Amino acid sequence: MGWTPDFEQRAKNGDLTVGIIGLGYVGLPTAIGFHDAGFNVWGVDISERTVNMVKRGENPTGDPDVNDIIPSPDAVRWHITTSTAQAVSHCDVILVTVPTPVTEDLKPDLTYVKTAGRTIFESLERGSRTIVVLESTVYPGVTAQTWLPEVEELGLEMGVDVEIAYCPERFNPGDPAHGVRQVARVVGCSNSDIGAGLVALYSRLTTEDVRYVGKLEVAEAAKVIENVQRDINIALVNELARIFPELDVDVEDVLSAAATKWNFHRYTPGVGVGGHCIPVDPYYMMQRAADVGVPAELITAARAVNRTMPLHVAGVLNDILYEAGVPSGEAKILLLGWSYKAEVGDPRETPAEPLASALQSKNIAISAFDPHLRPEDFPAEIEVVEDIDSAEGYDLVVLVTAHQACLEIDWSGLAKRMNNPILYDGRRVLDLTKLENEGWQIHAVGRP
Ligand code: SAJ
Repeated sequence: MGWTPDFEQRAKNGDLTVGIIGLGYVGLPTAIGFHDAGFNVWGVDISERTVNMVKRGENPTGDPDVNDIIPSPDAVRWHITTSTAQAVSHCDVILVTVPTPVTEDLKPDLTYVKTAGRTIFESLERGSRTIVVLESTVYPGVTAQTWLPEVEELGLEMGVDVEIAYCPERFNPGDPAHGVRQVARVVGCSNSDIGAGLVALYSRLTTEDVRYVGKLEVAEAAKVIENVQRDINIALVNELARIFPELDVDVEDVLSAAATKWNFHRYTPGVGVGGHCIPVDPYYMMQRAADVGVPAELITAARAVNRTMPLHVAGVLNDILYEAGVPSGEAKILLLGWSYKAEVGDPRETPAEPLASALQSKNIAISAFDPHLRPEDFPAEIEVVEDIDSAEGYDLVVLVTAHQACLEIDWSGLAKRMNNPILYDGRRVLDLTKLENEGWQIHAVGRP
């Protein structure tokens, strides 16, 4: 059964069965979190590989924080299956944590949300008032627009057979300080009693603030603009990183000086903005604004700055090689890091990809080293370097992802094996003075 008048009490007592659909970066830690909080948990994924790995206690995500915390298969309150129908029949509340990527033409792809909802709704027990909560990032109005037609088509009645709500995931991969058990949450749904029940439920998952914020659209919008704001802030420093070198000023000096002001928020320029959140969510907001005919010029412009950053950097690198007299068609560049973010093994939307293809289009050969990724995670045309101490013969090395494993390589050893000991710090995290003293010709994003 789903909603009952004592749902809030049952949530406080851990006396609920929680289903999680989608056992990825967000879903698996969420399932583990509710299990550890004492709930009966059903985890569902369409991937046999994922289900089999989780059943063996192995971590199918690239996030090291999920290592070694997966309950053992014989844990009584832990059920993993590929069948949504099987799970739904046991659950009071079902959380949907499936991907919401953007399509090639940068439109939100809601296929997973739609399919997950339909599969849940067609398996629901009539009269159960099962609560279905979408956690995936969408834009305002999507939860209702995508799921209500399915509910109606199946002849289900809201408030009798099913309830829907939205509680955005705010999970930061590779950041144990902001895991599913340590982040504040907001709950949106039309029924405030259901909202209160879900606040009680999520309050058992996280130690941080959980609050009911009103209708679905408020919670949907909050999540999207959290990431839109981040994209805009990063775009500002990336745009400044293009301007200040032309003024013979290092943007990092300027940003560090500005950061002495109490309400200046410090961001860092880089080779680009990757991941499945920040470079994706703004397109949701742009889509919604377009739907209602209101321009989203700032959001669109910021996205363009970040999206073209890899191309800007590729142009700078090409000029550096030209200045160094490296003959066109003979240059070899080594990228340190491929993943979109430090300490995480995730190539999704990585800026390394457009950077590499822009360089390859200039007849520059590209190799990459990223110990957080498997060779098959790289595009075919990238030569994967697995042992950095054997790397040799490059004309330029670029720090793309600030993995500790990239920062701590044997820099002086590598300098000796380079054709040209030229270095480009694409994340502004290296000690450039020290490296210059070790014989590197140094360059960096935003540096003259
Ligand atoms: N980046 C910069 N400069 C910066 C910060 C980030 O270039 O100053 C780049 C990163 O290199 C990366 C991309 O932006 O390529 C995204 O980085 P991120 O730190 O925003 O990491 P994400 O994509 O994992 O964002 C997540 C988001 N969490 C959720 O959506 C729940 C985001 O809302 C968080 O603010 C972010 O983690 C975080 O705080 O680290």
